[in-house]
Amino acid sequence: MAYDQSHRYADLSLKEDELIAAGKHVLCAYKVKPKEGYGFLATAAHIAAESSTGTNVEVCTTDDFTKGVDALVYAIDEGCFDDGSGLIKIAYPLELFDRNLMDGHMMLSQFTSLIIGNNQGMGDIIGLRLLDFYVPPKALTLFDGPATTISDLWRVLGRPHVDGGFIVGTIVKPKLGLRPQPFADAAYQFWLGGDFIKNDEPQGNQVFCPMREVIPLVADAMRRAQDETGEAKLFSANITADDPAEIVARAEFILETFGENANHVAFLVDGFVAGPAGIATARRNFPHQFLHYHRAGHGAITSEVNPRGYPAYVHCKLARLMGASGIHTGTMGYGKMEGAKDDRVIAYMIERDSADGPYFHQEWHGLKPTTPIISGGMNALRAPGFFENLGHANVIMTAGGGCYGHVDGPAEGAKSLRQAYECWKAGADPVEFAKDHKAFARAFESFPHDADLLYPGWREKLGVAAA
Ligand code: CAP
Ligand code: MG
Repeated sequence: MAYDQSHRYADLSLKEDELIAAGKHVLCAYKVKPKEGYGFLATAAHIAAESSTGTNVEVCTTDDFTKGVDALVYAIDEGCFDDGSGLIKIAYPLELFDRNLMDGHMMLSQFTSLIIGNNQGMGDIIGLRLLDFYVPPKALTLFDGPATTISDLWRVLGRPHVDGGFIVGTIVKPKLGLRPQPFADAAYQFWLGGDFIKNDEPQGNQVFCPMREVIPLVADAMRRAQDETGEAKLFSANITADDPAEIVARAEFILETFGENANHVAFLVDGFVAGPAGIATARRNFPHQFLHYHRAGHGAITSEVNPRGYPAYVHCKLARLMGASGIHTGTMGYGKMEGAKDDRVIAYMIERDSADGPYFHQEWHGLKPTTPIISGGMNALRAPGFFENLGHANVIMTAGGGCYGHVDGPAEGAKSLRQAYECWKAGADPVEFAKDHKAFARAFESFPHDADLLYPGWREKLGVAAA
């Protein structure tokens, strides 16, 4: 039996609305399942202790000041989840959070190591998952937040900077295995129909496709596609690396190479693997570029089957604090990755100034928004339902297979996505709309499995013979 610290690390008389009004705490809601034989309140108090001023025993060096910055469990609801887990809420005094030496700003590294750090490995828990957190206004003034937003991309595209609409994107596929010229050709082909290309997350500086060779070719492809179409094009270049100096070196090389189109370049950093240090390196060194937060690997932590960690919602909310201009939010059940319709809340939390999370309402007080990037198994047939569920289309959608898998090639794949957007905007029936929108119609033939599932009877209506 563990030492019960609830006399010190729990105060169930504290009221959440008063804590929020005072603005001196970060609030966290966790789903908790103690191991057999461990009391719920005692485990909750142990979590607060391990995440603030304590450990599993009392230490003789604790003084009165220390006790003033204890994290406190202020609400518990034992056994409220179907699997027997309960909910706890903990208030963390702002003093617990680290400040930069350089500028007094707060940092995400220590913020995370406190609220989702050692507590994740405690021996008295089976499950401990951070479901939501609330950040008081004072702390919002201390996180970097995004430097650029989707408005900056809309401006480059020559669209209104408010409500500028759907950005049609792709990922150069295949994921790996293209040499520089075929890679640049694939980019050029897509840009003839679409707006935005990102590197796939494992594409960087492979020996068969060195950056110093491929990036000049991609920059040239962008120039040619812009000349050909008369439209601006965007490229999100992967600069993820272990060493901040390498991140900066890649970014500088890319900007220099794109030259007059440098403001058409976004930087992609896998913030899950490179962490806050990777994101901050890009955010602080290149504040004029759109910062594209990829999150490959996040499923290891965020998957809904995981009793520990945190859901994608928390990951995305953290990314806004960190300064991501856009982050992958998942496809809300419309693509190939885990997700559900309700994941709308993820998008709303990062793009709005005021939003309801599952446990806390968050006012962002003007902190710039982070754009939802919709990706993973998307194509033109899946897009209308996605927009309908989200309620708007002010997002970047990247469809790799959905464009390079289109029977008429990536430019038509891109057009099919744009037509899917127009179809949804017009409130039209997709099969009817396909009758006079060829790229969209050919998406039915490109992805017949999806077509059968989503639009049964499409073959007869579009006059397409069975395969
Ligand atoms: C999508 C993708 C993206 C995932 C990431 C891939 O390709 O390039 O990395 O979308 O997932 O490698 O799978 P397709 P998420 O368009 O061909 O599926 O957006 O959920 O983080
Ligand atoms: Mg990818």
